[in-house]
Amino acid sequence: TEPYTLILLRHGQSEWNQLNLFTGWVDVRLTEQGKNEARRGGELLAEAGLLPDVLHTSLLSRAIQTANIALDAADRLWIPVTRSWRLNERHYGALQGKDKAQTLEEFGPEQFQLWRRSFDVPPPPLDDASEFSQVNDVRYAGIDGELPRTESLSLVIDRLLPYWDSAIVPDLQEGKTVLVTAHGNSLRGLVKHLEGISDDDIASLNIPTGIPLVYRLGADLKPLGPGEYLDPEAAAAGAAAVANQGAKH
Ligand code: DG2
Repeated sequence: TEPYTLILLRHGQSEWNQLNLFTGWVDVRLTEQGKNEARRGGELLAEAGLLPDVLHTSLLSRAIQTANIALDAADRLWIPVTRSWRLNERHYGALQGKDKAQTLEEFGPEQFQLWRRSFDVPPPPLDDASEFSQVNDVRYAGIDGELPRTESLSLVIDRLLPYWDSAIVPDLQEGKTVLVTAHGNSLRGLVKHLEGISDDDIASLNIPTGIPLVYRLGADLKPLGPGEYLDPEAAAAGAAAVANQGAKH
């Protein structure tokens, strides 16, 4: 039943994307614009005849809202769903809740880029007493001992791949069209793995909000070609805006 079909979708604009704040594991919701992006994402799927058979989401509301809105637009609200913290956004450590433009100004472009896009430099850890900490969030009660206080992209990939292998790959191998709704950095990690992108080159890859990214995978689960955005023009503009985020305001 190859090629397998995998659809990756970053959530629509969140309240903190709009405010230009580092978000990570902080559970903010979609803005009205984000909801519109999600609806458009679902319409694009339906127009392309790419109807998901199964959904995987993170435990964060913005990804769950996006999936619900997109699947509603595609009339696929009924499909089975599995959610996992392993699809969560990269934990942004002590940067969670901080303004991106102010952080750029305070620490300079090199440190800012290292924290945002280096492969293996995590931001400083977030204090458990911080209002932006998730240590007492019941949704993570089951991940005992694994709750991060900060993560690099490398650490994200380490916690994401066991879920890819044990939960997503089996669905693909059953011939299901799989939708994964997640986040800028957790999806960068998955794309890096799929496309075999180097630790250096992944720094310049940015994922726009709300636009489905479609992969056809061979039996070896490697892409048969590059991932394709269903709206390439909007995707290019969206990715450029993400890359430029610090400079805003
Ligand atoms: C953003 C990504 O995550 O930020 O955590 O601030 O995809 O959940 O909105 P998302 C965040 P950058 O790494 O692009 O700054």
